[in-house]
Amino acid sequence: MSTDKAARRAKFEAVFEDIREELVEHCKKEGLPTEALEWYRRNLDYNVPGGKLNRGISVVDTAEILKGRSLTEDEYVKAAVLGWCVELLQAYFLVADDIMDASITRRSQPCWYLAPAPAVTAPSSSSTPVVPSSTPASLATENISITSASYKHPSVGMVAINDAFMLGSAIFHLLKIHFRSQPCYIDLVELFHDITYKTEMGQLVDLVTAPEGVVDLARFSLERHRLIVTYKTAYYSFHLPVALAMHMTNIPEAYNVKNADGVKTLKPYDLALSILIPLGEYFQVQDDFLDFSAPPEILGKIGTDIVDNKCSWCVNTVLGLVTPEQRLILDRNYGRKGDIEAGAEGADSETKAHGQDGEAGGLCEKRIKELYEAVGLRKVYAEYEAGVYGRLNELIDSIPEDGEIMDEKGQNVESHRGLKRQVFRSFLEKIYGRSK
Ligand code: DMA
Ligand code: MG
Ligand code: MG
Ligand code: MG
Repeated sequence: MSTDKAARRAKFEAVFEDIREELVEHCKKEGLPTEALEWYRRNLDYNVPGGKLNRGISVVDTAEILKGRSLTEDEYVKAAVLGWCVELLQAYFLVADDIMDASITRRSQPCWYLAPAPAVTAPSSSSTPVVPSSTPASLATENISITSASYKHPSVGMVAINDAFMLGSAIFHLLKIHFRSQPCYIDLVELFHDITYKTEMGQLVDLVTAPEGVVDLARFSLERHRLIVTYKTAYYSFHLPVALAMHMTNIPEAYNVKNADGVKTLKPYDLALSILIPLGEYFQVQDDFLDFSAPPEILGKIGTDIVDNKCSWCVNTVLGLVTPEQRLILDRNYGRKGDIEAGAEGADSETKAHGQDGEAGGLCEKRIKELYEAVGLRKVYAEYEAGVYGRLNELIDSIPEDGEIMDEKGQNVESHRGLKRQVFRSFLEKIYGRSK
């Protein structure tokens, strides 16, 4: 990481300390007991700041690009609060997503619902189960090979569901504290509500397209995949950070641009959306490809898409490349947790996500990965990435930047500089070619 990038990250991270204390302090004023305050603090620390922070920092970067100068201290804090609200939203989704996807690790640590419960609960006797009984059956196994000693302790378990809700609600508390007196307040609140709802719609389609134990690859298509990823990822990861910064810097719903071609009305939010949705689709294709291809030590999470029967970019792409024989391998091994050849077909719920013989993945998953390699999925992905990078750059270049910005009466506008290509370029450069 460049020193500049590291410094920007450190500055952004420093704001989180204040936000966390503000949130915990509020609960204290509500009269919550110490153990609840400690639990909440640990929920926040464990789930919010440990990721790449691309989404959060993009709010600050976008605000700066739109202003065309460094932000004042007050502007910086405001943009950073919005950035942390996006990271809170992400944490809220991920805590729930990991339960629903039966994932084991996230950001190189156990998923929150599997993490050791904060020490505020009384130490338990040795008869405490390794994972709580409410944990999905497929995870209640001695075979989870994560090395952490954490599983010897009682886990957070299904309290994680309420913890996720609290991460989500914290957003609206912060917006109220920091933005209630601003003209953009209602836009910010609406944006978080609308985008949360859209993301939940995406998660719904993701989950119902991948029912446990009902493998039917015929219901998959790249069209279905596009719908899922647009809703579950693109809106909250790409559209949200940029739209927040646009509202914060007073970009209006429409403005006129006057240049050599004449005067043209621009709808900047629609224009931004038309670039950010394909950008978000590309990001989730990367996520799907890395789920299959990236070493977990680098990715920070163990992929579950194959055993979870997910409508991933990988399986959809491979479906278009296989011979009839290979298709049979796909049908017989996709979405299965164990070793079908060893007679596990009817015993999926008993066999474990991480293999009944303790290896990294079940044999079915291993066969699918071999098939992905055999059809040359890595090469197809490299071609996809090069192509989409070019197409996104073309889209970005089509944003009109030259010319004067006018209001409807033909008057020069001083309150903002209009949309800038660099907003999108900066986002694209953050994710292009990523390996984690
Ligand atoms: C993530 O989809 C989407 C949301 C809204 C969290 P995913 O399950 O592919 O994410 P991950 O690979 O990080 O579990
Ligand atoms: Mg997941
Ligand atoms: Mg998921
Ligand atoms: Mg994924």
